[in-house]
Amino acid sequence: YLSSKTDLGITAVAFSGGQAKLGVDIGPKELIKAGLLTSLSEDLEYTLHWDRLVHAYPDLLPAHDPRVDNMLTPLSVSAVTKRLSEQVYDHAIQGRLTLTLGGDHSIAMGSVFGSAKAIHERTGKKLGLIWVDAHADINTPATSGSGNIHGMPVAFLAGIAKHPLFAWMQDQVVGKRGVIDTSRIVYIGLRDVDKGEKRILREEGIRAFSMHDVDRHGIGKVVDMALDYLRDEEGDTGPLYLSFDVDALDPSFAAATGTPVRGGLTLREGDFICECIHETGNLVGVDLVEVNPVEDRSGGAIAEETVRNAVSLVRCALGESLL
Ligand code: Z70
Ligand code: MN
Ligand code: MN
Ligand code: MN
Repeated sequence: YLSSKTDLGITAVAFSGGQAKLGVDIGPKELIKAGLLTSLSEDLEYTLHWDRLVHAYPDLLPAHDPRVDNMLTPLSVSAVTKRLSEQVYDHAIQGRLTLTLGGDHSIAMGSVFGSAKAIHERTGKKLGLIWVDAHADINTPATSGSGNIHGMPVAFLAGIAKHPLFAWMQDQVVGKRGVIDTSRIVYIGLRDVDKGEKRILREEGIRAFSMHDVDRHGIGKVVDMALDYLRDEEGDTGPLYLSFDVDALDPSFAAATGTPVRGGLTLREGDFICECIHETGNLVGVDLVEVNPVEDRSGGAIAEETVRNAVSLVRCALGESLL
């Protein structure tokens, strides 16, 4: 096995510096309060390895963090993702399956790098990255209209964007050019992709299944195609990392997020993706990001629904639906 079926290394990250809205930092606390970790240990019988902290990394956040090369709060993002990468690495190098709770999606630079490095050292294999999101998060600092780094993590992980602030990961190339080879990345759920990002996806030949593809083929076929794309000649997907942005779900299931986009996945479609990835037996790490309980003008019901659905996604990725 590529990672343990029973030992789960958890890192909870209260970080919002990859985007401008407050509240996404309290996502992990709400997921845990809703019983996510209890259910993983009691229902799914994982042995949890968790320091019982929701990390805000106050010692890492500079008082002054001005825009650099169009990136907003880059020193905070760099420092937090670097530290997170070490935490995830420490779990993964011991063979644990890892779960990282965000926080905004910039944190995937840390979680995916930490996992990729450990898996490569332990098994010699390269991660396949399944990015489930309304957005492609593949802007470079030059193509980004917002400057928000949560719109850039895939570009940095793939080595499409380079910056000295992320040299800590980019100097340790695992793939051909970056941490993850572009041929080992697959998207599901896209529907709000910037012009510059579309050009990058095209030029790099990155496999992406948009909501259009989900409508055309149905989720079953799309997941089959996505996993088949990652398979080698023997039919092996290799180690899989699932980075799930809750905004991939339709706002009717997950409105409490910074950038809800209409026309998304149903909860069942999201759960199904997670179940199929679990079924491969090759899952080594999961992110669940962008739950923002403050993005709720209803007095709490919407945030509660988003949190509950996010809990469902993680439970499905970790084997809830196995009979
Ligand atoms: C846009 C950008 C984004 C999430 C918004 C949006 C990126 N492409 N990601 N909300 N979760 O700013 O780069
Ligand atoms: Mn995202
Ligand atoms: Mn998104
Ligand atoms: Mn957007």
